[in-house]
Amino acid sequence: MHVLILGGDGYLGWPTAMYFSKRGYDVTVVDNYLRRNNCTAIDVGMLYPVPTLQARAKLWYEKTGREIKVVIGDLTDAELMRSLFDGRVTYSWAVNDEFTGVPETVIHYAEQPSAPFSLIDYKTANLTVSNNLLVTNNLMFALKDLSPDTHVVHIGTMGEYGTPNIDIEEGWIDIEHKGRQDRFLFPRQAGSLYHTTKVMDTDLIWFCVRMWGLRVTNLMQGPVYGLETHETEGDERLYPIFNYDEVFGTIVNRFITQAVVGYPLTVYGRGGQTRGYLNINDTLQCVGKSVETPAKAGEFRIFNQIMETFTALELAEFTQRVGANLGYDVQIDHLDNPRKEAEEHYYNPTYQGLIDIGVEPHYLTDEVMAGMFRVVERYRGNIRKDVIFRGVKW
Ligand code: USQ
Repeated sequence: MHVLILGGDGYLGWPTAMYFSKRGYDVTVVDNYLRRNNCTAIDVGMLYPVPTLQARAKLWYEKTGREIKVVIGDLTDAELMRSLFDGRVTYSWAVNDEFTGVPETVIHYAEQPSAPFSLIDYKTANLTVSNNLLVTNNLMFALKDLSPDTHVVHIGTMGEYGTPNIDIEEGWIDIEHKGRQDRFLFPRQAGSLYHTTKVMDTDLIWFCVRMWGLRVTNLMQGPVYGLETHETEGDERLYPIFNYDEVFGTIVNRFITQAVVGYPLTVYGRGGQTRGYLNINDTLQCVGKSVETPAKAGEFRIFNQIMETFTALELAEFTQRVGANLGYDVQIDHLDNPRKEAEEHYYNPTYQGLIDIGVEPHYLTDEVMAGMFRVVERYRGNIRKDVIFRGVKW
């Protein structure tokens, strides 16, 4: 089976490429280095340097004998998107330049993923809106015109739902109104512009599925933590892009880095913000199971992709405890919350669908977090305190 990964250079894209390659799939990755370039543009630094996508694919080939074809290009360009389905594509790196053929599966990560980045100013807002919606729209039209049977796995976000005062269902809700019943997308009320682009993605995709009978799985993912995946086998040149800064870093990765460098943990406000979290290896498992059991033609299948929930303060206390066991004196700070979000709220999402298709959850244990500490410690000298908090406000 041929798997096409859009956004193959990012935190999740590259690990996903190795995951499928190792399992015998033909893999093609596409990226325009948007994430890296945005990191450079706002000067946020990463924990360690990451080789180019071409260099990583070459390294992977030398280590495993498996080819991951690389395309460097901008997927907001509809012709580039269409070339991936009609064979006009030019590879930036490949062992064999011949077109692999139409992909049976497309995994769509090619979006600007940072909430703070989307709200720095009107320019980053425009970049987020135009990139995220154009890539999705280009994909939908390429499928309609060239490959309607291809299964898409799109990465959505739990943040689409916001923090409603009712239980969160998996994507859909049955509503009874004036004696009649129907099924609708669960109400969405995102808390950032980035998250709002994902709500718009959902509407766009659902329209295309309804009109053209496409098959799509939407994975509503919570914040991911972790650095090493099973496929890296300890080779740091294959590690994913890892951000710990305020704009691109996510909370668990940030807290561990802060603890290692002696920066008081940056809990925003009271810290009662509850989210669903998962290990990067579970992201791969969830995407893997979704690919093995594709959505049917005309089905927009939605799963909530989280394994457990924590408040921000619980994560800080978790980091403090694990840090203490490793000899760190970890302080917890409560900063004025730069975001507009509820700091105490009801949160009860359902997350059963992925388990039903065979995903086995892994949890954030002291041991898992200590393992992350040990990797981050190796790069302590690279950590820049000046990028940990700058205060991008909503
Ligand atoms: N938070 C802190 N201190 C920090 C960083 C974050 O208290 O130093 C809090 C935030 O206020 C928020 C929560 O932790 O309430 C999560 O923030 P985050 O920065 O880890 O994650 P978020 O901005 O929500 O976005 C991340 C990914 C995004 C993905 C989303 C899933 O960047 O791509 O869609 O997680 S979710 O949060 O479920 O929407």
